[in-house]
Amino acid sequence: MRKILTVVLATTAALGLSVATAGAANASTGSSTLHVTVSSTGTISTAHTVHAGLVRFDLEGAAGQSVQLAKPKHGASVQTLLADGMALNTKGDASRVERDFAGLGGASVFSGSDFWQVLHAGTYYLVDTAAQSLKASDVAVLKVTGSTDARAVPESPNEIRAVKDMVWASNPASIRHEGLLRFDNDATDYHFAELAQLKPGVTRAQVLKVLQTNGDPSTILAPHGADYSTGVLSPGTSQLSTYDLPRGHYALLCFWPDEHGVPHALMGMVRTIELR
Ligand SMILES: [Cu+2]
Repeated sequence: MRKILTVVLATTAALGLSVATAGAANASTGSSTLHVTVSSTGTISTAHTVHAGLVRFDLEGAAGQSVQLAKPKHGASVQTLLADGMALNTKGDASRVERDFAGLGGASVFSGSDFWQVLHAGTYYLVDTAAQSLKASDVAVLKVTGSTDARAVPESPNEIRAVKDMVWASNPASIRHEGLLRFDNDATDYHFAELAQLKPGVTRAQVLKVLQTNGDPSTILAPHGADYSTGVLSPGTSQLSTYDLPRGHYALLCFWPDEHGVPHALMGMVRTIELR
């Protein structure tokens, strides 16, 4: 769990992006695909423009990296993103990121990793939140042009949802272990979703105790346990992403910090979920 927290904070810090290759419109689905390549040091490469609408981000590159899509709220620059991300990573201060950027999701990088988001005309940044340190040229700047149809992020039977301030909806009790995961942030705060494989039978209370007492994570996590994380979503937004995890017993957690720098999971934003 310490590793998870480190990754989370690193991810938060990594709100910077960089770019690579070409985007191609897919006429059959009405969505566009953006091929996004992430280097082991956090440089993101992708096409520089894409048409408004539902966009599939096809993530490739170094496993263990994590891509975040962010939209500046008032013309905030890449340098602002890096500075805000630094405040998040080093001090657990998310207030600057939340002031300057909308979080539009993202995903861990692995073979077959994709995520989908509906984009309106404007400027967006893609940043690797798992990188140790980033410079402006690591961040990809994406221009979205044209008008957007009403298409929303597609539905999936594998749906997890944040509600209220920072609570996971209790249903469904299980989701499939692979496929398409829809994450809805119907809560009032920024959140991301992390799935961490637990030892069989570990309860929510046990997970919470380890988190709150800085206990030994090996007492609750499955040996070599699998792990998957979405990007951060602003309130009222959703994302869809591919995932592929072993069947088993998992914790669903959010480590985004509250206004005091305390990760939401430590404040109770954790539940168990079965991957069947
Ligand atoms: Cu949260």
